[in-house]
Amino acid sequence: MFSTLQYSAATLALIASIGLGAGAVTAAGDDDGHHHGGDMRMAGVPGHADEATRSIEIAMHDNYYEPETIDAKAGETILFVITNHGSVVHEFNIGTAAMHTAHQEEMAMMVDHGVIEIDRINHDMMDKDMGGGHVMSHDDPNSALLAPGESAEVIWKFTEARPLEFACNIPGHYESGMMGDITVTP
Ligand SMILES: [Cu+2]
Repeated sequence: MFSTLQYSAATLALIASIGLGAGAVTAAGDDDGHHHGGDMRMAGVPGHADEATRSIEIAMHDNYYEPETIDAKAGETILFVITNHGSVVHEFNIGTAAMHTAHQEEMAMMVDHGVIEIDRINHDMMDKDMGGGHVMSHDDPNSALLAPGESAEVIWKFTEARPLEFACNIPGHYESGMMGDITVTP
């Protein structure tokens, strides 16, 4: 967890990257590679439903997933059907370890600003201007953020054989074991 002091110091740096929604993803020629601690394409690309070769059900609990690991092949598109069976908000996010580390800071800010509460997501706050045109949204195609009882689908195409992780980046959850390895074979 962040102490108040560390958190204040980190806020200025983070506010620049918190607009992780539409602006960051659609920016033409976006090559700064700083969003999510790296280019999202390190983990693959958004998939299309008609290309999905199989589906995997992901159950979220407090604080772990079923299944605990995922195997994929490079070039494969998988439909993930995710359901939150837990009593608090959880995330399913596909990324590199570095992407998760960076996203944990963004999620801490969302919790700090009340966008994410313990058992509910304030979607109406996500589009609000937090100052300077920065918006806290959570609509990236590699992730789903779910309140208790909610379900969602993520369709993701794995492009390269590299170690990935699926993780919940709500403060404290990754550390307590809410993550799993994704093995992508050639
Ligand atoms: Cu969680």
